[in-house]
Amino acid sequence: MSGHPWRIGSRFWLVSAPLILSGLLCTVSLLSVAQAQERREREPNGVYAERRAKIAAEVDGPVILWGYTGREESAQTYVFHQEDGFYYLTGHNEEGAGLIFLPAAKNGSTNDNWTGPREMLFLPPKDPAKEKWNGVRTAPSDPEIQARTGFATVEAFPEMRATVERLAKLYPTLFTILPYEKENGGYPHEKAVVEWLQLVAPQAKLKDVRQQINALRQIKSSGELAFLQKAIDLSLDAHLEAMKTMRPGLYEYQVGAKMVEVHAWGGSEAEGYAPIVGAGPNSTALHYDKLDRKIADGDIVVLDVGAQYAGYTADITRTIPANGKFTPRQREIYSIVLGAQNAALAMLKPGHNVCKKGDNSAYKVSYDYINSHGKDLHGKPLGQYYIHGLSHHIGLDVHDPGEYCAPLRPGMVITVEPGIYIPEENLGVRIEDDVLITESGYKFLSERLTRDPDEVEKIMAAAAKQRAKESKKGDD
Ligand SMILES: [Mn+2]
Repeated sequence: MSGHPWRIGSRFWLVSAPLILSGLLCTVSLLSVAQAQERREREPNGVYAERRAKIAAEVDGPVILWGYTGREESAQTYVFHQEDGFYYLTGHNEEGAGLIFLPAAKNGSTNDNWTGPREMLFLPPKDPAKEKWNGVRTAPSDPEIQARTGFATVEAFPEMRATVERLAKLYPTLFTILPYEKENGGYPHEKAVVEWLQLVAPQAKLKDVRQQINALRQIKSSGELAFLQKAIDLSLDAHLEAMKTMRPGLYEYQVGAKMVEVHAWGGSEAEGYAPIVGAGPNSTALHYDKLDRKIADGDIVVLDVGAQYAGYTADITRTIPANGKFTPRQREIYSIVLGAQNAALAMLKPGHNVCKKGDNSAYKVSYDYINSHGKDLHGKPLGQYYIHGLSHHIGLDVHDPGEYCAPLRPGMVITVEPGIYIPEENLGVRIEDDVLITESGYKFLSERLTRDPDEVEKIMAAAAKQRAKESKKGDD
């Protein structure tokens, strides 16, 4: 689970009006963002080149993509986050870039009349005045730009238009990411790119390359697995800290703040999604993100909080008792969710799926487990309170591309997250872990943090004891 904020865009309409605002320049918040945007780490250039080559082998026309422009959002708190497909193919995390690559040569011949480069990266020209505000950006005129970006040809973004015009004379079909639906899907970015292509190359037929990119993204490279593991490890550290910190009287946002601090301190550049800390009645709201309840004695608390590292996002949920001790009813429901998760885990291997129905479905196994254990207050089975799917892919997006009913394959990284939410009892429980599908089954990437209710209580009791000792020391 997790709500993924619609992340597009940029922070600074301010830079377009520096003169008007020069009087405000002394604020610390403006100056503190003067930094380049590239991520903590990235994969070697060859990995991105290999992905482009794979896509190029599947198309019969140029692939033309824009990264985010940096003007998609006006929020001052926004930190630039590249469009995922563009990042996946370039590793470039700065605004205003463009990418063109051409179909692969067939039978050793390119079989077309294009004599220009087969791959081009377009970047905004060097702009020293703007860099005083936003920090240094990668520019086409930078020394060793080819080695840095992995592109033999790096040109100024304004050149992209003339290149597309020339290509459109030679190729009847151009590939880009088409919006999901004509009117609203992919708004505003994908729509803007398509409108631009229609303007620049009105005669060209546009075809969608989303499926080809999404298919590749489902199988993770070793570099992606390393970044995901780092994001998961930081998230587990944060969840353990939350278990130790949790007590009645704290606000949900305080627990969330503690977890975010652990992520940031460990090198996470952002959260993968808005943190969910839902106590008592809020435990039954799947994407609860208000975090304003004072946690009460007896509350159950759902913590769905995941770090992002180098662009890759973990998705981890633990559910714990606010006062350190599950009530018998909370423990009963918790144990059913845990049993369902274990039953689902046992189903994970290549060829199986997380579809809503069918014999090979890990979802169905988890649903049947929940529906055949325990009852609600009216004696009814609990399946009706399992209101979401079992699993989704994670990666650059917390909800990475993937089909629920497609067979699992080695190299996929997915969540396993059954849950039961009974509003009538103010009782929601979700347990969410991240796993890598392997040749023979799965690797449990988030196993380090216990799911055992006895262990959770032990950790919380030890922390409470330590707190009492420290506060006594403080009193002396
Ligand atoms: Mn999830």
